Amino acid sequence: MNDRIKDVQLLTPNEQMRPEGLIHGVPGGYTTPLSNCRIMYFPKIHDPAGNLTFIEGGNHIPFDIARTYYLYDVPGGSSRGSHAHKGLHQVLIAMSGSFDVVLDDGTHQTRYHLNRSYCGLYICPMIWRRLENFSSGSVCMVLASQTYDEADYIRDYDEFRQAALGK
Ligand code: T46
Repeated sequence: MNDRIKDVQLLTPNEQMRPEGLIHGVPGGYTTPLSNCRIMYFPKIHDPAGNLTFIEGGNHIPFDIARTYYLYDVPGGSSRGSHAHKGLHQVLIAMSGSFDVVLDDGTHQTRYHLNRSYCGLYICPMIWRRLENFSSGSVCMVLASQTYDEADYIRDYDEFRQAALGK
């Protein structure tokens, strides 16, 4: 288990991107496990010759980065994911193009549309995710807290829901 997990801080809280199907910020301050998942903004250096974004380990990401991987050449109509992770923390970034990420904590669902390379979607453990609606040429880069381990996956939704709801 990564011992450097800490609270995720939005770099620009006033610019927080609101997800579709919003369930955060329910009147009265009620939150769900999905509240831990959120859009993060990374530094963006504007330049007439092209913008630059940087991500520093130990600074912009709430965990030590153990692995990076990326999804590309995704055929139209395909979906990825459809599983949860027991202990893995990740940040997903649309490096090019766009796609949707549907997050599910076993009770509630939230859909995010990622289309900015200076934004990342932080996903905590025990969240079911499905990626869909990939645009042509889109690239999804992922920063992950652990190296690949199939034993960390829950690929059966009923098993996930039982574990998530403590049943
Ligand atoms: C998530 C989305 C965005 C490896 O060998 N190493 C790796 O680091 C990864 C991620 C995968 N693999 C192998 C394991 C499978 O045989 O590649 C195959 C497909 O992997 P997976 O089912 O994880 O692929 P996705 O795109 O459905 O899901 C992945 C992540 O697992 C998931 O957490 O958020 O990308």
